[in-house]
Amino acid sequence: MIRRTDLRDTPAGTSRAQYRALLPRAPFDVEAAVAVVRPIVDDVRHRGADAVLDATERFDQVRRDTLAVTADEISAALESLAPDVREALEESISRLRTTCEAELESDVVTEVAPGARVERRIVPVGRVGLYVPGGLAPLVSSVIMNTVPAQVAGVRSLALATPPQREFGGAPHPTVLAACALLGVEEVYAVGGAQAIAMFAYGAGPCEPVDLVTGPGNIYVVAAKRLVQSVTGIDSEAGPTEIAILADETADPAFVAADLISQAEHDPLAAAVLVTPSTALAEAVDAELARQVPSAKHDERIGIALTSEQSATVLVRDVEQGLDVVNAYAAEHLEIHTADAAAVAARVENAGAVFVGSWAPVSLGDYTAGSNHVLPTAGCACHSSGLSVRSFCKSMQVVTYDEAALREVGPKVVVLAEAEDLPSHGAAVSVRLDTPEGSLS
Ligand code: HSO
Ligand code: ZN
Repeated sequence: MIRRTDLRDTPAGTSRAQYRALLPRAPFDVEAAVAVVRPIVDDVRHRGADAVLDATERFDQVRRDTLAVTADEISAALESLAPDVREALEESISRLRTTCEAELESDVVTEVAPGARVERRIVPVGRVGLYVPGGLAPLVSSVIMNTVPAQVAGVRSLALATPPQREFGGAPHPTVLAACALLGVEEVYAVGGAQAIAMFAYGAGPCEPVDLVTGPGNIYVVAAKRLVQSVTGIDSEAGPTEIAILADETADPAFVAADLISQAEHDPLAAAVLVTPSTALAEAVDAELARQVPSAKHDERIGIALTSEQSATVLVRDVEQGLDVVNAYAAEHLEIHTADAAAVAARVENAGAVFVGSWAPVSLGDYTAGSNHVLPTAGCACHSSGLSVRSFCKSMQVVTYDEAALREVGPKVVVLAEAEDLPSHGAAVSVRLDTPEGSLS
């Protein structure tokens, strides 16, 4: 069912760009979606809450009176949460919090010369808007993945938006609300899609504008994030989920197939790519897919994802070439199922997250590994990182020079200012150098 791409005869020295061209991706035309969402975003910008409520009625078939979810709704959702789900959510929160706390960067003070200090100060973003999609599944885990790093980073003001659901009387999914309660998120809006992103960017009703919008979403959410970038920061433009697996003959085909299926479950546009030098493994995985897919609950969208052009089994000469291929592809998720998987993983340069060996499936990372599941897709792992405490912090340099330090280096500043024909820049230094020593103190 999954197509084969044979790269074994590709010459050594094939470039990353050439490999990329041989590994098709799902069509994801954000520009076309921008044209669709522009009127919605503009309407929210001009009419505020009324426009958000109108868009909600149009796209979610829910007419609400208010944007915000009440504190009672949030606490009621927690009360009705099944105990095993609560326990599992608490485990995810606790593991992610542990890694976020460890990854928090600290201030760095550098004394570049006596009395001359440059400090890198880490400052959390003031207010963020976290988007949690409804879509094909209520992604309760995304509440955790967005909120925990923001909280650990020290973000003071945090709002969350998630689509209202008809089947829950126009409230968001109760498990999503329960996760908000567990995390202490109190400002929650029953708003989805492009209108949610616009609400965050421009403010609407009780929602004040945010400095940064994060979180995954469908193509309209991505398009809206692209549109509002002049007024707010965004994390990244996350596209459909991707999994690549680099595996050799030591891999367990049932594990490999299950993991390909797991991410194909998200979306007919999801990509599942197996890269292997072993034709025996490729065949065994095909057999496993044929066995496992029909019994999957969401077999239809899984089948579409696995048989569409964005998914493939890629045959390579050896693991070495396999590494070239996966580094070129830059998957959102990359699993390594080879002999000495740790050594192979150490040579991965481009992936949103790497899962090493047979016992670290992507599903573990989706929920409870302690890693984040909001990751760069569509090859963006070549230049971008997944969500982390870093995403919610800015670094700010603080420059402190005393008089002696400026007197020492000042003439060099004047020289450079002259060289750039910006003498007034130099004058701002000379005016100080010309002052009698110690006259200000
Ligand atoms: N694999 C998705 C995240 C997710 N999976 C949420 C299950 N729930 C993108 O990394
Ligand atoms: Zn997933």
